Amino acid sequence: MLVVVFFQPGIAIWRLVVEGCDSLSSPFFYQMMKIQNPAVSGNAVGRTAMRAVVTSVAWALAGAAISGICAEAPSKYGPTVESSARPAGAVPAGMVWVPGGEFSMGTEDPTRMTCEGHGDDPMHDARPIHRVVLDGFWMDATEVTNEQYAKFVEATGYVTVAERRPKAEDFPGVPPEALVPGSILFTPTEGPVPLGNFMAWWRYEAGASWRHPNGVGSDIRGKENYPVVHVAYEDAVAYAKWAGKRLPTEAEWEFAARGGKAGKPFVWGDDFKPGGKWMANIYEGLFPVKDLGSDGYVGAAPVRQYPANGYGLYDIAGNVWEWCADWYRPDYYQQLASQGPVARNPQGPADSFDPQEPGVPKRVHRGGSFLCTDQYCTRYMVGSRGKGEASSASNHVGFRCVRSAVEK
Ligand SMILES: [Ca+2]
Ligand SMILES: [Cu+2]
Repeated sequence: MLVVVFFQPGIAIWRLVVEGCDSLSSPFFYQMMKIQNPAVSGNAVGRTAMRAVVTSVAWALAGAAISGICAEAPSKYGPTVESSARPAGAVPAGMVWVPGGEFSMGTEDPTRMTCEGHGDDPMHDARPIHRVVLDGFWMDATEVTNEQYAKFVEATGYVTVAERRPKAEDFPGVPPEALVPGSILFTPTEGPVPLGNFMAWWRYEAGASWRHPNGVGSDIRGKENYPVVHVAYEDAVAYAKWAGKRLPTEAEWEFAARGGKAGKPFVWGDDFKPGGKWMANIYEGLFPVKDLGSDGYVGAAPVRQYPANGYGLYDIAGNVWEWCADWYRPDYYQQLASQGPVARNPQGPADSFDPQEPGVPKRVHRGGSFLCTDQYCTRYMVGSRGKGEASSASNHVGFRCVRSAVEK
């Protein structure tokens, strides 16, 4: 929620907007716990996790008026120029080659990008569109699955963040009985709710973890082929290291997701549903009340249920969010653009800053999830960005890994 307040003389109507998908952070966890457990002191975390964002209704009206015209603005995207270099040796199991090359990264305002418009978030953090050049790399064709993650845990005895008891020193003032292992779970509301308060549909669930995606009483039997969820950033990094891989940089992720196409709103092209066909697992129906599952799945889907993109990557849009290596800053693209015409293998900013939650360091999430919908958050769109506090996990965030062609 970038706090942007537009003052418009004479207009006194305000509305609540959450910018994009809910950014779930650790203080948020405890805010949740505070709400669920009134014994938790109001200042337990020393900062509020929930900030209402107000933007003037005039802003939305202006956006609607412009998107209504459906005029094609001159594109700021240049062509994607793929490198022809290919690595020697065998293809690593389950991975595809993503050629390096030069491309335009970022997104135009999606509310104006197509005739329909997509959502009401102009996604300021994904501009300016800027040129990036990358070395080629291998990337997992699918999100890391429960079966794959289980092999890692069996081999190493690794315990994920959600399975560990939160430490009292990290959360001063939180009563010991509230410091229970768990994770954040999406829960449909009983009826329509204002979309300004995402606490209405997220809750902290004691015992929820990758082994118990919907809390104690649920498990992953029969879900071997589903993406692993409830993994924090360090849980993803630990897996990647064990597998001899790493997390993608945000630039690598976007180059890969675009699949060789330049400047398209979706990883598969221009049309949201080409030929009436669903191309990704997102949310249909009335958010957050009832997911109709018109795309075939309510909640996460097993991997490989939708067509792969141009590089053979499945579910690179929708299904679950994917951790990237980069710190998140909304002004990072401006930083890069000010440093020169082409950024070479950008590794993300040196630190993180999110004006919505200053002091909460966040890593980048990309790709959107099964909860993305044009009623609320259209981050299944390829150039859009997400973010999350590094120790926070939830049931719609997972990851996939990459491997450099030549280890440096
Ligand atoms: Ca779905
Ligand atoms: Cu979303």
